[in-house]
Amino acid sequence: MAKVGIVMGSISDLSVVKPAIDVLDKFGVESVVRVMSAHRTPDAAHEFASTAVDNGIEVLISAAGKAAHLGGVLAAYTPLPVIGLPIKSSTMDGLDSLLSTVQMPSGVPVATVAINGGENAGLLAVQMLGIKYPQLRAKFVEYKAEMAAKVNTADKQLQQELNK
Ligand code: RP5
Repeated sequence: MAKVGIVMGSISDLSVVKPAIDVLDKFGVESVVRVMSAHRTPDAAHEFASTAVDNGIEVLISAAGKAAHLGGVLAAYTPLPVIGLPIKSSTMDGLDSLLSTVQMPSGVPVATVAINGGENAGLLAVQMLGIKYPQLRAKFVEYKAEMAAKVNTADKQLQQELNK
């Protein structure tokens, strides 16, 4: 079955990464979750990215704060798609994390979600895997229908309250 590699630059990033882990669990996608830093443990990050394909990983999620550039480093060493998750960990409200993740020079993309967008990082990984695994794509269709049903219910309740 599908496997996603999640790398965070510091254990302090875990609370933002947790929703991504939870989404993958919910969809039945296995994840390998590691702490590795582009600047504190660059050799480990290099090794992990270079061997990801051989280890059965199909999509990577890279979570990092400040100007750490972890997503770009992982993407440099693997042909797998890398989803960047910028962490709001600095005095700049995460703008530095966002730019150091999203603003990759041509040739090495990092598909970046919102600052602290852990849930969307997980969902995007599921969507990518859905290209290969029809059962995941079907689950994602169900998920969207449930989300729409919740909005419709909220709208109906609102109309009832306003028209009392
Ligand atoms: C980045 O530096 C990490 O991803 C983290 O968001 C940030 C701060 O790390 P700590 O100083 O909390 O370990 O590399």
